Amino acid sequence: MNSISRRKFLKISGFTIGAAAAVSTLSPMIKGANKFNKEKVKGIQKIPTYCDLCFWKCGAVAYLKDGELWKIEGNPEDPLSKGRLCPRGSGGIGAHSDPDRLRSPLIRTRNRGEEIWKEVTWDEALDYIAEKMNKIKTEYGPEAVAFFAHGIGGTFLKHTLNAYGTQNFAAPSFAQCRGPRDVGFELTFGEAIGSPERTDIENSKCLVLLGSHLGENMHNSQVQEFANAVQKDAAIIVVDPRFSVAASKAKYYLAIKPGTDIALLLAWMNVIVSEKLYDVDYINKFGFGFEQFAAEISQYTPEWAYPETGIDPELIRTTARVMSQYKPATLIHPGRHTTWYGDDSQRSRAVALLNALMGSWGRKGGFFFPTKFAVPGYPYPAYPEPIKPKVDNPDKKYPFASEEITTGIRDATITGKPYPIKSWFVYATNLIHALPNEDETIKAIQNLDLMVVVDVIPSEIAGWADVVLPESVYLERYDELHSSPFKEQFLGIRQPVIDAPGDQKPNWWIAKKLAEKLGLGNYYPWNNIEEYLDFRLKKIGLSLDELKKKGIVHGNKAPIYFEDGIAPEFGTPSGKIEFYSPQLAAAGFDPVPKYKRPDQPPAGYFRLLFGRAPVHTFSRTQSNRILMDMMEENEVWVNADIANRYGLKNAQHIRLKNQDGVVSNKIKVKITERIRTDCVYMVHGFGHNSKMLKSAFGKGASDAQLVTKYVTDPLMGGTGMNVNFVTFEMEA
Ligand SMILES: Nc1nc2c(c(=O)[nH]1)N[C@H]1C(S)=C(S)[C@@H](COP(=O)(O)OP(=O)(O)OC[C@H]3O[C@@H](n4cnc5c(=O)[nH]c(N)nc54)[C@H](O)[C@@H]3O)O[C@H]1N2
Ligand SMILES: Nc1nc2c(c(=O)[nH]1)N[C@H]1C(S)=C(S)[C@@H](COP(=O)(O)OP(=O)(O)OC[C@H]3O[C@@H](n4cnc5c(=O)[nH]c(N)nc54)[C@H](O)[C@@H]3O)O[C@H]1N2
Ligand code: SF4
Ligand SMILES: [Mo]
Repeated sequence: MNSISRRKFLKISGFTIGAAAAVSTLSPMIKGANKFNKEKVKGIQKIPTYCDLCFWKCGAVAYLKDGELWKIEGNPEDPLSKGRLCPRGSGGIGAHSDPDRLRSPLIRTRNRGEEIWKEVTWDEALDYIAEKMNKIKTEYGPEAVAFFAHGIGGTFLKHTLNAYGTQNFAAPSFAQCRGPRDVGFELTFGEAIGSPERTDIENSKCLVLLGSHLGENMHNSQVQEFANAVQKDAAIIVVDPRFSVAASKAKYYLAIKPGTDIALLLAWMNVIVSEKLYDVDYINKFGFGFEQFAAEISQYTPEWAYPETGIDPELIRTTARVMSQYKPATLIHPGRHTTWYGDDSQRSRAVALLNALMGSWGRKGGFFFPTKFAVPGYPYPAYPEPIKPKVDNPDKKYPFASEEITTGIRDATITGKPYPIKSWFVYATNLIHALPNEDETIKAIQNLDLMVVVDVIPSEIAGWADVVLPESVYLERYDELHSSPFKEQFLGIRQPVIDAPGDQKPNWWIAKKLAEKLGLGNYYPWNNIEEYLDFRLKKIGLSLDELKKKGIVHGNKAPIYFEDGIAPEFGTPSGKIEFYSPQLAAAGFDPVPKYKRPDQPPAGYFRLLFGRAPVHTFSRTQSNRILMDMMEENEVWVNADIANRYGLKNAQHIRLKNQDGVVSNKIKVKITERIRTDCVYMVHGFGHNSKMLKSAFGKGASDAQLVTKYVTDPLMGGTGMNVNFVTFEMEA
């Protein structure tokens, strides 16, 4: 990366939030990386596709110059990217040329986790897997195979496993990410937030961010809309123990004591109700149980909240009034990564209730009603009916879980209850970094008869596999059609831009071949994915050729707000917005959220907080040379007073030790006034210890390794992970 484009990137990702620009000058390393490309067409070729550096799936256009991968930009036709990619998306070409990539299928030759392998052919690898899977089916039933997957690429493997007879599928996006939020909103409005978020940030006149660190969290459309809202002088209120990039754009910054957001939310609602600042008409029409709710929250004054949150009562009052002033275009952002303290679905419910008071659900500047481009599915044979119920949530232990719980499958694998799980099939999720408590994950893996990982790089979870299957990266393959529920209808295609550099294969090919080896070839009546995609597109009067050329097609216009004609219907049992929740009461939970003080760090310890860096995605991009060039390791943010007390120096390398004695890799200290004294902060995803991941090995530290403790949300099984405390080990 030359210095000009580097400066441009940093400017974007640091303090000039919005303008995620399309810059990607080639680093010298990438030149010539495409020596495997069969046809080298002279000149410039533009090939539309969609990005896979994260799950936002921005429409993009990849450029080839003389047959070599040159750069990737946003597709202006795409409503998610509006023609601009975030820094990660622009660096996506580095995924193709990553020298650490997996190149051929591997079978383990020594103990699990030792990372000693032999290279095998695809036939050998898939025969091995099919034989083991058939044996497991005979001995334990097909439900003994569990599938962990994250993202659209898992679609075809899921189809194969459904055909095989299991439905034990889970993704970390529920119990480790947005699950509590979606459950909190479902309980209140009868509908989830979903992804991409249905937040009309662009039109908000007042935007409240609790934690959501937009600008570091780089979900493209949200960041662009946030930049526009800032430009339009929206009143931004940021609540975060750390002065985030978003906080630097805020009119009001509330440096909350970690874990006390419910207290703040209750106090805000107390002010709004006692001063009658809510949307009276809206609540009269759509509210249920408002009186009981109002009576319950009358005790939670700003003065009550002050010692809990550390936020001045007058600031609580002022910000409550500011919110009310702009209603209904006041958006209290629901967040995304909401698995913090184990009371997260109740916190999310409090966020939903505050939005209800503002009348922002279904309104411009609040929460819109997403619309989606519909394409009929492929007419496959019916799947076999599983005999056993899903394994992750026996007896509905977590009564409000609306998706499967990863850690529930892990528990079943450890205990053998409600029935044994004997195989994990893992697609595009690095469970070692994504799930809390690595020891439990490894303990579960040790109980398996078969562990398969499909990945593009030698991730930590791949290191624990019996068989590793190397996938081609997104620039080298087709995937399922893409149409997100959003403000407008659109349909996008991912198509190969360039050949894979080794013996990597796309997920659809792996899924189809495995099905054939399992004797389930009838579930794949098509010969290749082009045929599959074309079949579906023809059903709606399109063709694969046409979509390949355009990249994106647009659907019908549809209303997205109540004021445009959306019917105000709520999918709750009462058909209204439930201020008081009879379903929660019936299940033995608080019908109106209550606050419980979180455990505090012992003396000499600090709460470990973590989040995103603009140029990396979780634990998946650290070996991408373009992104690595912009950020090679993470740092631990330490408040200046604390650093002083411990004699820490800026940029000094230390280790962190948690409450259970787990010691991290070395990590650089960043001394700053931008964080409270009771917590420290680091970017998630670093500290790789997979030996095969040579370039990223040992750079920075892993928050996941330090997350040995977690608190499970009793409503839905989410794992609150902001409950670990660390101290400093100076002997680096
Ligand atoms: N660049 C980049 N962008 C991403 C991703 C990525 O990997 N890279 N991942 C995407 C995904 S899947 C997700 S889920 C989102 C996650 O992004 P968000 O949903 O924005 O995640 P949070 O957990 O809210 O973000 C952490 C922030 O919460 C603050 N925080 C910690 N504890 C508390 C607390 O008790 N109270 C309050 N009010 N704040 C607290 C932290 O200081 C930090 O600023 O990002 C998405 N965007
Ligand atoms: N401690 C801690 N835990 C967390 C979080 C945190 O901040 N801290 N964040 C939570 C959140 S919000 C989320 S959403 C989850 C995210 O959890 P994951 O989605 O599991 O995220 P990653 O760790 O990046 O793992 C993605 C894996 O997919 C692989 N991969 C990338 N591209 C491809 C591809 O094209 N094909 C295949 N087959 N594989 C591919 C990557 O190499 C990597 O191994 O983690 C959650 N867990
Ligand atoms: S937000 Fe960034 S990384 Fe995610 S899909 Fe869009 S451009 Fe790619
Ligand atoms: Mo997430």
